[in-house]
Amino acid sequence: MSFRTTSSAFDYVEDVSPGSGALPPRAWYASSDAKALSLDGAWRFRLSATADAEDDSFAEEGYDAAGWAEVTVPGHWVLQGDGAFGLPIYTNHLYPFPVDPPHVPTENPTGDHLRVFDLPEDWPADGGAVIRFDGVESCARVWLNGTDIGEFKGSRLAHEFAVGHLLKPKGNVLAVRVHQWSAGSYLEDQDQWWLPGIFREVTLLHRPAGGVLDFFVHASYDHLTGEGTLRVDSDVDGRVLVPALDIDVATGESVTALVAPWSAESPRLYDGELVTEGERVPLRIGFRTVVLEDGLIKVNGKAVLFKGVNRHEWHPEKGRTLDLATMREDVLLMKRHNINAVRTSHYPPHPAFLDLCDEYGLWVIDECDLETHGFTEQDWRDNPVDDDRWTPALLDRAARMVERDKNHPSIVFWSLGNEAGTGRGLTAMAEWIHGRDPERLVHYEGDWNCRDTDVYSRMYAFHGEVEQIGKRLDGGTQGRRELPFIQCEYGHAMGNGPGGLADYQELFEKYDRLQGGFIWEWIDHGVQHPELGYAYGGDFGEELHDGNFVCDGLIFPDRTPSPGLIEYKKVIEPVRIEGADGTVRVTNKYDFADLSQLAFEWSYQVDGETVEAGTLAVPALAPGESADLKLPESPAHEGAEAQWTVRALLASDTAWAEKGHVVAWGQLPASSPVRPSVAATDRPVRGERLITLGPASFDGRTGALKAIGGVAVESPRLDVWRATTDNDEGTEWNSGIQYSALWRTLGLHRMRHRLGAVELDEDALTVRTRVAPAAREVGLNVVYRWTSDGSRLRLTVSVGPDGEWTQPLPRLGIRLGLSEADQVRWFGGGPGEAYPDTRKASMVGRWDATVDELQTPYLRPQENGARADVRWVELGGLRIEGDPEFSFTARRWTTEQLDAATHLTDLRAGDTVWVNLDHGHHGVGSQSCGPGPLPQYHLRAEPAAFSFVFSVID
Ligand code: IPT
Repeated sequence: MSFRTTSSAFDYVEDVSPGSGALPPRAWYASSDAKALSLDGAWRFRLSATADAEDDSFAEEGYDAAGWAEVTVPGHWVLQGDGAFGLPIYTNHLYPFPVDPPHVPTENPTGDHLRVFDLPEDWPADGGAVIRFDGVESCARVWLNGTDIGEFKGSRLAHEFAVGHLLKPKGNVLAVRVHQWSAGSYLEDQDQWWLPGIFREVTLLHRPAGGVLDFFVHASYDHLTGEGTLRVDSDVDGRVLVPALDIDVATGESVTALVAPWSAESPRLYDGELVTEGERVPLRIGFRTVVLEDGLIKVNGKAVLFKGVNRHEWHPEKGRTLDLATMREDVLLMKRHNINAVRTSHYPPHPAFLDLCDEYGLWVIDECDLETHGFTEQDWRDNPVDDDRWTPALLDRAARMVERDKNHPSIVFWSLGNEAGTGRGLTAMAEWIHGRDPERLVHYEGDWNCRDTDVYSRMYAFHGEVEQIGKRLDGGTQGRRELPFIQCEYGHAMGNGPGGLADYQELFEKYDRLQGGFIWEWIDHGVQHPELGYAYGGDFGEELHDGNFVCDGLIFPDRTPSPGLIEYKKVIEPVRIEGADGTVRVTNKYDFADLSQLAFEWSYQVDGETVEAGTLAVPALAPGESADLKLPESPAHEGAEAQWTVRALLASDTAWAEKGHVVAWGQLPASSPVRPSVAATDRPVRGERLITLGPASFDGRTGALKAIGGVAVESPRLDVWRATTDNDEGTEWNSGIQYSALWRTLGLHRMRHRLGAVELDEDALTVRTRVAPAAREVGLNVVYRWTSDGSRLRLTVSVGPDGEWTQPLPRLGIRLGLSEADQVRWFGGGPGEAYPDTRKASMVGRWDATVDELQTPYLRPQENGARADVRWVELGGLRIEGDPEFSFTARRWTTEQLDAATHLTDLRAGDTVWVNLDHGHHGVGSQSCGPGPLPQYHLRAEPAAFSFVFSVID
């Protein structure tokens, strides 16, 4: 048994200071000629339950660690060892330990890491060396060859130690003790998994005599003259070379040249080099100027509109250890989905990610590794950002971010952190950053008075308030009133949704002051799990957790886009294509680029099938300009529905997508949908046990449909329930809307059907019912009226609310079961799912998919996969036409099973395919953290009538 002693050997763990022994922070770069040795790979590993369980003898040379386990560095130990090294913990803002700053629990998983290495043969004998740690969570003490070289906190920041004097050619022993919890944990309360370990690279860097130390590239752009001005300040004097611009200038001196500027749309980088006596360092220079002017964020003289996303680093097996290919995949996916900005929530990312942002073009808000959100539970008492004792740690974090990342042209904002309340420490950070880098702006959302910031930033503000802000009617401090506005988080992408993005975008485009926003968030943080598929909070037995709130991304953990990303791509497309009557209006919505990099195509569809296509000459419109273009003479479309589809494609290959990649599209109707008509010529006939009408047979007693021709149908009946989405679950603390609870209290998930009458007339079979939940007096009077022309069968459903309905309905339609269905074809919206407030990306056309392909694999199963605006669908031997258009889902499980499942692995295919044909759906909204569906997307309990026509496909 070990006891916490009063000895000071472990005091650093709970010390609020950032640490000791590390070198001052500096720019992160890869030298052209100085040697580097990666220390990544297998390390010896020993896990202890407390910080002080073991002494430091393991750091001594000659220590025998043969009996230890191994872990891979970089990596999190809780994601290795199949549970033998502890498990991940997910909490949103609650600290998973008592709030007792700066103290942390005695149970403090501590991983001793050991690595023995030789210097390569060609390692220079002269000069110095540093060991660089790019990321260790949350606190580490380091020894080299038995010498204690220091300790540090600041998990997602780089730390370097001078070690040249300690190195020997062979048998160097690098020992690193990592504590999961430390005083630093109080500053790292981000909404993510707690994952201890050396999770980014460890590198030994040779430092040649006369080598580059730190340098700061200042590269501005004058949009009036087209000139760029370059000055590289360097700790060590040298020369700056930029061959393409004929630049060869001393460090510290300015030089001006005509340049192409850098922007997220045209990320022009100039290759250069910084040459000192002992080293050459490559530079990638982007000329651009960021200012706050006329109350707007302007880059190179133009106001920009952020179409952004919040990105946490995530990999389903590796946690926050990302390789270059994965980072590139993120950037490519963003670019291909019209995203132009990233907020690195809520810490500086791996530096290579920022290189990619420079290269491919993304505006970046680089955020400091700081969040103290859990103090909200105690009204922010003892918040470290308002306690001078912590200020050195805050300033250290600010400096480590700015110094490491300052040479990236993509970064336009430094962010102080996230959800840390307000306090003097934040002001100190902002002052330091403004002083160190006056050429960028400062962001922080938590201070609505905008004392320290250059932008008024909010998260999840509802549409109405955003509009007030856009109109400058929101008041606030004098300082704030002069500032532009962004939503650093909005459109909470948890599960099905987010709804209402298009409505936000309309506001952003309407009011200058609104400079866009950043969707929360990029990726679902599901953890690959042998039994559960992807695990989320609670799946590792955490005593305190926030469930699947960690799965709220635009892409699934395996990085396949979710429908939310497809919708966002459409909503933020940089070209608007709209129109009517054979004239298409094309508008350039880029901030900088003209349309010369795009090619335009038109096609003409009759009943969803393309019958003609061609190219469209669109002038190289400047940003903001529109052109009205006449489409060719439309071909005949007798009795059929016709439409134009116009697409904007990349005219040639780019770094991020190939020629032909669709950037934007629009559809223009050329006629209205054609409604099915069935003459009611047949008469229902009562047989012994069955009633027959046209091709259909019904139960003689209940009037329930049994079969259409040879196709057995489990009786269609009214359905109002959907497996509640994460947004239907809602939150108490944000929007206050929790439809799931309201609907379940009312009993909409357990409606009963009372049969009133079965009536046979001349031309129709009519079944009258009342559909209502137990214990309530409200109900829906539902009349099913069946008619037929002998071969086709028409059902008209009339719904009349009875009693006082105060809640919207989840859905309104019918459901039926088919015994055999697999291939599905339809004419309507597709190819993906769409709900009333998430249907911009739904394109009218002919689509097909298997039943399995229709499912959207939200990690926590919920309503999904509805195809909207459907004219007809064919599946299971039936053709079903709608009057009016409808939406459908088809699944191998019931809504009840979907509703009950907690993971995708709970869903088991049954024998029946359950089909919902919906007249309406309640909007999806974003109330898992934000506004509910806007009123225009509510599905009210109101009188409604809708029809379907069934026929057997031969
Ligand atoms: C907001 C956080 O900033 C973000 O990290 C994440 O937790 C998000 O919510 C929800 O997923 S904070 C919230 C109180 C609005």
